[in-house]
Parts: sequence; structure tokens; C-alpha cells
Amino acid sequence: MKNYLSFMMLTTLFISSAHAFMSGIKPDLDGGAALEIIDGVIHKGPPNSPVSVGYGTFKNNTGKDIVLKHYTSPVYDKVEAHTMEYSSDGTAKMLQKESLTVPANGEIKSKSGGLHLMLMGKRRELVLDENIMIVTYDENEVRYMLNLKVIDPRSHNNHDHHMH
Ligand SMILES: [Cu+2]
Repeated sequence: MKNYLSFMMLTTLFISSAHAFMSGIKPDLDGGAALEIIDGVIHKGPPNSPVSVGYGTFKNNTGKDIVLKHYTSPVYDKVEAHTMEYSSDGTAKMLQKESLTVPANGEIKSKSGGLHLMLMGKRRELVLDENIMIVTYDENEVRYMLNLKVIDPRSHNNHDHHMH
């Protein structure tokens, strides 16, 4: 009887830890609705282009700054936050932003010609109007799920076509 009991306890222990492993959820690492993206969009580029660009307004719903450090997406090999740097001779180049601070109860807008999400290594073709998930991680590895909708920028009054 004693052996049977300890076997049961072991089994229970194993099942609960296996469950935690499979679900992969540590509640304290799930940022939930603390950070969201408003009007998050991905511009559907040419079919053969391996790169896409995403925009939206990062909104921090908490009373503490959220410092974003990295990004992943199931649809892209690599996701980075970029800013644009303009020089006096009129050229522009993109710079990777190693950390992006969304102020407490505040917002950061990303838009054409400025801050954007660079989505690289497209793994499949995008479908108009579908939602693509971007997971972003802050400095404490807390993750936030952001949904960006695939749009055709040509049908959305977009005035500057020369730059993303
Ligand atoms: Cu870029």
C-alpha cells in the first residue's frame, strides 16, 4: 500500500510538471494586455519579397515603463525594430533599435519614414486581412502578443511611397 501511494505521488508529480512544460506558461512571464499594438498593420509587399514592414502604435497599459528587447514571429525568421536616420545630404538609413521603451501609461507611434518593425525571412506568402502575430519580449523576458493585420498599402491613402 505504501509503495502504491508513493507511485501515485510520483506519477502526479510527473504529470503536473510535464503539463507545465507542454503548456509553456509561466504566468509571470505572460504580459497579457499590459502592452498592445493599436492599428497594427503589415504592408503586403511584392509576392517575392522576403522582407515586410510593420507599423502601429505601441500602447503601455501599466504604470511602469516597458522596455522591449526582442521580437519573434511564426511567419518570419527575424524581426527587428528599426528607426530611420536622415543625413543632411538627403539620404536615409535604417538603424536597429536595440531597446524600445514604451513609457508608463503612454504610447509610441511607429509610422512610415520613422520607427517600424522590420520583418525578415518571410516563410510563406501573406494573405490580405489576415492577422500575423508578433511576440515581443521585454528586458525581464515577459512576453506580449501583438496582432498586426496584413493590408495593401496602395489601397490605404499612403502618401510617401519612397520610404518605409
Ligand atoms: Cu527597416
